[in-house]
Amino acid sequence: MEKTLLIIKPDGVQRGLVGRILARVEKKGFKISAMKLEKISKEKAEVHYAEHKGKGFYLELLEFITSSPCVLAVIEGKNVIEGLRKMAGKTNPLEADIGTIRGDFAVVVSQNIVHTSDGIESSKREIENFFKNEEIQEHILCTEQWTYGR
Ligand code: IDP
Ligand code: MG
Repeated sequence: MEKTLLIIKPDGVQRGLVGRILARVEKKGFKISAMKLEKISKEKAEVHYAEHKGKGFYLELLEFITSSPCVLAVIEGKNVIEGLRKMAGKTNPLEADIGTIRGDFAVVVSQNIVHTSDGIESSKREIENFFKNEEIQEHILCTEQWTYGR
C-alpha cells in the first residue's frame, strides 16, 4: 500500500504534541509502519530539503530541522500521501484550516509542526533518506478490514 514520510519537527516534539499528532493519524485509519526519534544530521537535512536550496528561508529551515530531535515515521494507507497532506493543512498555519494539524497547533510558517511527503516520487526518496528497508514493518492491522472493507 502507499507510504509517506511524516516528520514531527522539533517544535512538535518540544511542545509535547507527538501523542496528539500520532493519535490523529491512527484515528484516521492510517498505519505506522516505522518510527524513530532522531536529531537529523545536516547532511540528511540537505538531501531532504534539496528542492528549497537557494531560497530565502533555506538556511533557517536547515538550522531549525537539525536543532533538536524529530519524530520520523513511515505512514501507510490508501491514498495516504494526499490524505496526510490534508490532515497537515496548508504550509502557512495562518492559511491552514482549523481542524488540520497546522491550523490547530501552529502560528507561523517556519514552525509548522509537521512535514509530509507531497507525491509518490518524493515519498520514496524521503523514506530512503531516513529509513533502511529492514526498519519498515510489513504488518497488517486487525482493524484494516473495518477501515477499508473486504
Ligand atoms: P510543505 O512542508 O507544506 O511541503 P514546502 O513549501 O515544501 O512546504 O516548504 C518546506 C518547509 O519550509 C515548510 O514546511 C516550512 O516549514 C518552511 N517554509 C516554507 N516557506 C517558508 C517561508 O516563506 N519562510 C520560512 N519558512 C518557510
Ligand atoms: Mg514540501
